[in-house]
Amino acid sequence: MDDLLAPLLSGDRRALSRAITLVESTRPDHRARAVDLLQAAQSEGREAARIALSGTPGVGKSTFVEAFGGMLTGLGLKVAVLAVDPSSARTGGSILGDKTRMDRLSRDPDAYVRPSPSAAHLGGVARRTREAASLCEAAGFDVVLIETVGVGQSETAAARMSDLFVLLIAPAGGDELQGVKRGIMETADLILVNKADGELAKTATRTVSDYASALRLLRRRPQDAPGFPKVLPVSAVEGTGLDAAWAAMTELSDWRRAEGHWATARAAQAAHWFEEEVRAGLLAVLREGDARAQMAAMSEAVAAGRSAPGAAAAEMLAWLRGTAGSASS
Ligand SMILES: Nc1nc2c(ncn2[C@@H]2O[C@H](COP(=O)(O)OP(=O)(O)O)[C@@H](O)[C@H]2O)c(=O)[nH]1
Ligand SMILES: [Mg+2]
Repeated sequence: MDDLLAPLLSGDRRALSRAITLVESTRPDHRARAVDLLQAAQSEGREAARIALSGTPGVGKSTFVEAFGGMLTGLGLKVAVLAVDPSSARTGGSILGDKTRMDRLSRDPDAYVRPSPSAAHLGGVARRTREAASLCEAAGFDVVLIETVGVGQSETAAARMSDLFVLLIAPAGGDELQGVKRGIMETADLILVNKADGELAKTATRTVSDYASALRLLRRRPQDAPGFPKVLPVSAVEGTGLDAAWAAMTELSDWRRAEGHWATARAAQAAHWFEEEVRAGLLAVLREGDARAQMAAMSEAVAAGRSAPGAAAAEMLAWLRGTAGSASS
């Protein structure tokens, strides 16, 4: 048995950090160890509420996580924070920003804050973040907050690794409502209009009702409790509306658990990530050893006009099947 397992299960943060680093590593021996650790961790059957928070840069996600996370630990809950942020991995900029903004939460004994994986691990950010979340569950956290930038794929991925999807938006006039992509609206379980304070308070109220009307036009999904998706105003800076936001999340979670949607969604997600992992593994095969050389040779033949792309691809796939066949026999 892995010597990280016992301290991980007892909630030791150093062990949790080391386990997450292991999961993020691309080294084959690390991967093998990570896979075993994840399997052992999962068999404990511990579950947290995994809440994804999305929104455009600057909307206040990190500030919200700091305030909201603090409120949750105040309620006696253990809170872990993870980030899926390909852009911050690239620039390095917002990692520092997040760190300073989550200063208080980072020092909270009931919280664990893990910044975005480094650029070296960019390829599998989503897959590894999901695994990091399950390590947090095994470590006994009650809530895992996953902060993600509102850009295309990271959002879809975050929705697929969470139980609740929360979208943060800023107060804005009706025109800008059109700017929010329909897909994101359709994914959200809860929309929080942040910065509902000071001069923006009135605009925030109007934004809440604009979005509430827009949401009513969407088709109700099976996983929507009556009255959901909801729109609520919050101020991460002033700490207002956080309790109402948590009440809404709890109401929806309880309903989904009672109606069976919680377990159904988790099962579908597990199947999805299994398939993703296999797909990524197959792509990796193309970059290794003989396959890599074969790809390069055939690619050259295509570039030189000796083979047509389709014919070369068919030949390459046949070659791969042949290798797979001889390896398994
Ligand atoms: N007025 C106001 N400003 C906020 C609020 N939440 C965040 N901000 C500010 O918005 C900026 C971006 O916040 P940040 O949390 O880094 O946004 P993120 O990029 O979504 O993580 C910072 O200057 C925050 O101080 C809020 O509730 N009210
Ligand atoms: Mg941030």
